Amino acid sequence: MGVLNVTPDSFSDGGRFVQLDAALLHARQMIDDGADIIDIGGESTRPGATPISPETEMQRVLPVLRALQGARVPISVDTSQPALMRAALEEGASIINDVRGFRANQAVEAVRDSDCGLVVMHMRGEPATMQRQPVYDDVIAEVSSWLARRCDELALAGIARERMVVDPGFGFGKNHEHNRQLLASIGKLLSVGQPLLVGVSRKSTLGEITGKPAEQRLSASLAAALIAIEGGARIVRVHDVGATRDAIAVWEAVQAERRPAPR
Ligand code: 9MG
Repeated sequence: MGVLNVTPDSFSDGGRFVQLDAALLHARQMIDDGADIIDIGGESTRPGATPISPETEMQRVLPVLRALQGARVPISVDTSQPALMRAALEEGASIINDVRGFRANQAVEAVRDSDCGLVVMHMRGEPATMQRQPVYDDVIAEVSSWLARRCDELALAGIARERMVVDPGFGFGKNHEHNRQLLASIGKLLSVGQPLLVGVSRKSTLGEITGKPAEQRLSASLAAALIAIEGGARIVRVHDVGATRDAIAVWEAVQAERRPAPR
């Protein structure tokens, strides 16, 4: 999943893709580089970000989505706003990626009667405050049981489980130690019973490990993506699609050699 931020303040490529043409160019490049999904987001959810109005978010996302109609890959829209969810589905989005796990009033109703995929992410708190000393007794068990419960609630509300992908939400109400613990035991989240999506690309936890700023975290992001895939993640949400594709190709080629030869 290639990240297409259309926010002026996104943490790693802030301001570069606010122009429609630049956004489209970037999306097409990610598709050529091998992205299977493009995820368009108009609200920055980086730690400390202030919320924006639903209107601003729509004005940022919808023109890009419209211009990408007919793209050869499914388009995901990263939003927690029910009005944008509805509008995006009308404009042909195939997936809604909600970092708040469809908890907003009317979010479930906005997606229920379509056949879109849902990315159900764990976040403790809100972006503006979520990094103020998050505490867990056991981050893996707590994130995993929250995701399982949320999927049960969505299923009870009438959403087929085949539509749901779960995501532990790296950096969303988790400190660096929590993020390392989650990545180390990522496979345990498969117990939720839904496909797993992981987004660690360029995140501050990688900066904490390497001492590098966001724009120099490519190698760290590739390492983290491969750890996630080795642990069972089916989708990785990344900024650097071509490099991630190459890394995955090497991993897959080696995996094929690990499988027992047919008799
Ligand atoms: C929008 N966004 C930023 N980080 C993310 C992550 O880790 N997962 C998902 N699903 N969305 C994210």
